[in-house]
Amino acid sequence: MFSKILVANRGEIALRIIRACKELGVRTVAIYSEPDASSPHVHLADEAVCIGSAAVSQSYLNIPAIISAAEITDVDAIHPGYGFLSENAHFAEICESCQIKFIGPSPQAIRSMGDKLAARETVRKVGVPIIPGAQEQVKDKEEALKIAKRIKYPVILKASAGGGGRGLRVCHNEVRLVGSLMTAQHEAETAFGSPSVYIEKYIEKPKHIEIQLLADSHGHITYLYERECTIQRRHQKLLEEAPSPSVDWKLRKKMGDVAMKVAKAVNYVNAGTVEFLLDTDGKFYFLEMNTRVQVEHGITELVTGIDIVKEQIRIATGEKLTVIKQDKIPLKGHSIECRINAEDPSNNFVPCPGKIERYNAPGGPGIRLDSHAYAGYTVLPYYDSMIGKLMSHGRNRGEAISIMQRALEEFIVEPIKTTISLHKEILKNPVFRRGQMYTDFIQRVLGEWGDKNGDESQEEKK
Ligand code: MV4
Repeated sequence: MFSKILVANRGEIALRIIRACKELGVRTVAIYSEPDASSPHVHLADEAVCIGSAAVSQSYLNIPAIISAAEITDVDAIHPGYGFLSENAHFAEICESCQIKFIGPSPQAIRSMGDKLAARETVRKVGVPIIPGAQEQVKDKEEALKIAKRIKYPVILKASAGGGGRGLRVCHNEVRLVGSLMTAQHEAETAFGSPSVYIEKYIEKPKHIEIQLLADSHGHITYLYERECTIQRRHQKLLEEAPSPSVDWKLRKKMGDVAMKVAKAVNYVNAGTVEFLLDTDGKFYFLEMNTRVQVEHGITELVTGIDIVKEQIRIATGEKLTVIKQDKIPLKGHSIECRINAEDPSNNFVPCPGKIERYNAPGGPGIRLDSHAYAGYTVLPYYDSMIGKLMSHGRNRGEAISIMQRALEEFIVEPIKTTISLHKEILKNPVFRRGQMYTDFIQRVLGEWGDKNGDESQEEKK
């Protein structure tokens, strides 16, 4: 086991990782930006190093400053958390070259999944179902029209270097496709540094299902079943659950097997997630693979009893998976996560940074709250607006919903605006309660919430 780990992140995930280290008897080093000096992760860690000013480019994305902090404190490993440098293959390489273990997959595995078009081709070759479309980037509008004619409208343009829903354009006809192509390429160039875009058939009313994987360096691989992540707004997930109300055991095993195939195709080691779209006919397709621990990992921990962050650390030291046999991994009850963001859901989700004057954290049976917020904490404008993840765990979906509703009633975060009020609406919604939501769900709930420009803001209307 490692002696000391540097946590290259902030907020709730930094706390989550430090807690896992403590349980494993590993010392911790926090890094922080100047305005984060009084943040909880700084106090919870054994040591802390200020690495720069507020801007992420000067602090949490500042590779030389982070490596310097790691060398000065003499750590064995770096845990990147999610976001920031977690899927930066170059950073993983630099860690390796400095004899610091990067707690995550190899740089090659990160890279092979980073280009979404290349990843699509890699998994297709091993027999993983992909959405009908082109295997290569589109050169010009003639080619785009030809592909669209074959796969039929509507189609979607995606940036090869995009991912996570960024750089998408839905086109319902030839005129829209021709009109969108150059803009899409230009946007891709500006946003991701590469103009490469590709075409897929647009799947209407899909569900977003993802499979959590664990793979060790001894060739063992298991899946911790699925999470349902269909409730998103502008590709930001808001509420997730495990298991999915749309997945039965037959489908679960099929998706699990396919997800393991994806991981094996890139010699994947550590925790990872394979995302799928599930269509209304029950067919599923590979979307992308996330080569990091995800925000929503906690609901999988609640239903399986496996600590994903501790597994990540054990895997990185060369230990075997705690549970190696797939049929020994339990799936117990039902869990829901509500992301609590400092945003105003009644005003287009504008971020609402500021000081929390009054705070009451919910608790009691079936509740887990992962948060760095407290009374007197100031939500900073420079970073992610997520201030916590409220998770419930019950014997079944109905109980998990009731527990969550009760906990949301207890939760006080004032005077800043948060997504707590929106979550109360979602949990009351009959479509949600029946488990019949699609990707347009939030738009529907938000009908009364004054969101003028809902989920599909980039969609080219008919
Ligand atoms: C799609 C799609 C329909 N057809 N691809 C990709 C990244 C993910 N965050 C959203 N993505 C989508 N890709 C094809 N070929 C629809 C979406 C999509 C979506 C998927 C799951 C949950 C919410 C969504 C909201 C908008 C679009």
